[in-house]
Amino acid sequence: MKTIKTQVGIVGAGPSGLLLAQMLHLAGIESVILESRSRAYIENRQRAGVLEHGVVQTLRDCGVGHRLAREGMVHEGIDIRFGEKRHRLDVKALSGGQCVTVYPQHEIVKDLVEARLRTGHPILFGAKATSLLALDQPRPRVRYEHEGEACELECDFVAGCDGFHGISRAAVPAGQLEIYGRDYPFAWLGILAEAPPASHEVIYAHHERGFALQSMRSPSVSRLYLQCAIDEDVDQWSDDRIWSELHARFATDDGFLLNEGRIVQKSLTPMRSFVTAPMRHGRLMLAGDAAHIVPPTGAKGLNSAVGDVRIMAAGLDAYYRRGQSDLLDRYSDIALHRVWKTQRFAASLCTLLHRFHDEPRFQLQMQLAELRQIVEDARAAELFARNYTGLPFDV
Ligand code: RFL
Ligand code: PHB
Repeated sequence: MKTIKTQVGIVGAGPSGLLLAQMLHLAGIESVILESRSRAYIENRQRAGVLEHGVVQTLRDCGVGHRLAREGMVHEGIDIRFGEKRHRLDVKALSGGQCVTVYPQHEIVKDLVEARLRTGHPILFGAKATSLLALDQPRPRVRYEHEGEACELECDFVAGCDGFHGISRAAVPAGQLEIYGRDYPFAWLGILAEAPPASHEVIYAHHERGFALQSMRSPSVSRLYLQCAIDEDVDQWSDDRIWSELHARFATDDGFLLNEGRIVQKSLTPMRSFVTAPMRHGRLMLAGDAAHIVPPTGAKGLNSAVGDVRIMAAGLDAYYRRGQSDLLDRYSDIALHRVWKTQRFAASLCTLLHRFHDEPRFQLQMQLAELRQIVEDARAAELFARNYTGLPFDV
C-alpha cells in the first residue's frame, strides 16, 4: 500500500484544517492535508460570513490577510429589530474598540488553499479518509482513498478537521466521548441575491412570523436567511414568496425597504447545538465542526474553529520546538473552556430570536423583555457586544 509519512496528518480542508496547516508551516512543522472533495467544490461552498476581531488578526498574522484587508467589509455595529423598530448597537464602542468583518468563508478557504500551494507542502484533493488506526500508538495512521487507490498516511498526530459529518469523531471508541447537544425545531432558508444590501450592517430581525437575517457577500450581493420549518421543501418557496416574507419580517415603522434582486441560490440549514468532550483521544485531536456545532445565529462556528486551531498549533509548536507536551495534553480542556462560552452565547441568541411554535405567549414576552434590555441597558449591551465581536483567545 502506498504510504506517506509526515508529522501531523490533517483530515479535512475546511477553515480548521487549512488554517492549522498554515500555522504549522510557519512553525516549521510538516503536515499533509487530506480532503475528500475537489478544490473547486470547497472554494465555492457558501457558508459563514462574519469574522470576529481576533480571527481577522489571526489570519493577518498567518500571512493570509491581504485580500481580507482589501475586500472585507468592516462593521462597527449591528441592527437589531423587534416590534417594528430598529435599534443600532454600536458594537465597536460597546466592546472597547472591536469590530467584526464580513468576508465570506469560501474566500478564506481560497486564500488558505493558495497559501498552502505556495508552500509546496501536500494537500490532496479527492482524498477521502476511510479509517483512523493506532490512535493510542506513537505513530497513528490514516487510511484513505486517492485516485482509486487505497493509501496510508503515517504521522505523529492526527488532526480531525473533517467537519460534523467526518470520520474522525466516529473513530473514537464507544464510551470514550461525552456528547452534549440539542436540535432546534426549525431551520434557515438561506438565499444569495444579486441585490445591494439595503443596510450596510447585518440586521437581526425578531418577528412574530419568525426570525430573519440580512447579511452580505459584497456591496452588490445580499445574503438573507428566513426561519422556516425543519422539513421545509425549498421548491415550495418561489422567489416572490421569499421576497414577500422577507419584506414582512424586516418591516419597520419608518418604512425600511429591502432591495430585491435575482436569487441565485437557495439552501436549507438545520439548527443544532452540539459539543463532544474531550476533544482529544490518544493522538487524535478534533477541531472545529468535527468537535462542536453552534446554531448559526451568533455567527460563531468558523470563529470557534479558529480558537481550537490556535490552541492546537501552539501545543504542537511547544511539543516539537521544546519537547514539552503539557500544552498539548491540556488541548481539550483549554479549547472546551472557550467552546462552552461560545455555545452559551449562540444558543441563547438562537432561543432569543426565533419563534418556537409550541411556545406559550408568555415566552414571546420574555424574548421582547430581553431584547429591550439589550438595547436599553448599557451593561447588557456591552456583554452582548463583547461576545459578538469575540471573547479573548486563551492561547
Ligand atoms: P468544514 O468547513 O465542514 O470542513 C470540513 C472539511 O472536511 C472534509 N471532509 C473530509 N476530508 C477527507 N476525508 C473525509 N472522510 C472527510 N469528511 C469530511 C469536508 O469536505 C470539508 O472540506 O469544517 P471546519 O473546517 O471545522 O469549519 C467550520 C465552519 O465551516 C463552520 O463552523 C461555519 O461555516 C459555521 N457558520 C458560521 N460560522 C461563523 O463563524 N460565522 C458565520 O457567519 C457563520 N455562518 C455558518 C454560517 C454555517 C452555515 N451553514 C451552512 C451550516 C451560516 C450557515 C448558513
Ligand atoms: C452570514 O453572513 O452568512 C451570517 C451573518 C450573520 C450570522 C450568520 C450568518 O449571524
